Amino acid sequence: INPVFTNAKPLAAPDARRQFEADVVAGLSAPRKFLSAKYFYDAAGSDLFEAITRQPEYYPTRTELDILDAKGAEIAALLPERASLVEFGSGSTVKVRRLLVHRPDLGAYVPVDVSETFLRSEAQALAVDFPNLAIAPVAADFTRAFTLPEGLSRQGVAGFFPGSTIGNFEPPQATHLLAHFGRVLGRDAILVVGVDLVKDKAVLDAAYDDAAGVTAAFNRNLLVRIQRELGAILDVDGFDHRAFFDPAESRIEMHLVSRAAQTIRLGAHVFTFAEGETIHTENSYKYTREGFRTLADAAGWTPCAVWTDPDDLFSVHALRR
Ligand code: AVJ
Repeated sequence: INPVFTNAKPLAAPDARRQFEADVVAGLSAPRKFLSAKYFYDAAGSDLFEAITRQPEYYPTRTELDILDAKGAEIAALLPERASLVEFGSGSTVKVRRLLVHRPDLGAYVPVDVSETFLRSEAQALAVDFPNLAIAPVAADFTRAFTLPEGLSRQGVAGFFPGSTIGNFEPPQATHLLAHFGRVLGRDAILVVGVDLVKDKAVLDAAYDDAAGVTAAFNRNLLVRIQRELGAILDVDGFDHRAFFDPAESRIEMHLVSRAAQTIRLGAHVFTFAEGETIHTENSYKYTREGFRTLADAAGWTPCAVWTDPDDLFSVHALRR
């Protein structure tokens, strides 16, 4: 193992707190209140997301894993010989393992994540199971400019972006992000992307409002963070979880709905809520196969293959530059 931390881009803790506060103030001051979905993932939020992935209604994670189990060999075969494989927002390594097992020849695995502690522990665990694989973690926000570690095999570079994280971005931003990945990976790269598919509204609605209330707790965790980290005065239980698929926008919207007229106080700011007023906390866009191909094409990628599960719930696309 060769864990070289290069060009670490994540903000230092005081800057991250200031940025969080500025974003909360901006979002709650808007005529239609909103918060960025990226703030879901503190330690508690990441645990809650893990718990969501185990709910019977939340099909994306297990379905994508099923596709990678069934088609991993085929997908991995598209990666150039001795390529370096860059995973954007790597988190845990459960998915990439499904590709790595088929390609012992790969030049390096480059997980990119903002959480340096998580990166380190995951890289170490992976090194135990793949002792011959060079692992070069990069602590960075994958949406911003960063450079690949020096000395990487430039023979071929491939990207991996599973989990339908692409769905959190508005389509124009998603296009920019895919174009940005293209610039990071360079010419002739391959990109493997997991994309959730449009489907029956009832299935989608249930996936984002599980009966056990885990997604509701995940959504409310944003308020818990604002209370704890920013010292805001607010009533976490004064907000209900609401999630629904909007077929016109082809997206799940998640909101926190104010159960009554109330305020959130943050420093000198007082944000007032009418009964029923919401904070829009997340979009999760769903694509058709064709819809995603069109988006990828607009970002300068050529779609070359797509795999789905037998029920057409989820898709894994391979793109070439
Ligand atoms: C991690 C963005 C893929 O959109 O399905 C799960 C996040 N939000 N339940 C998704 C999420 C509510 C998830 N992504």
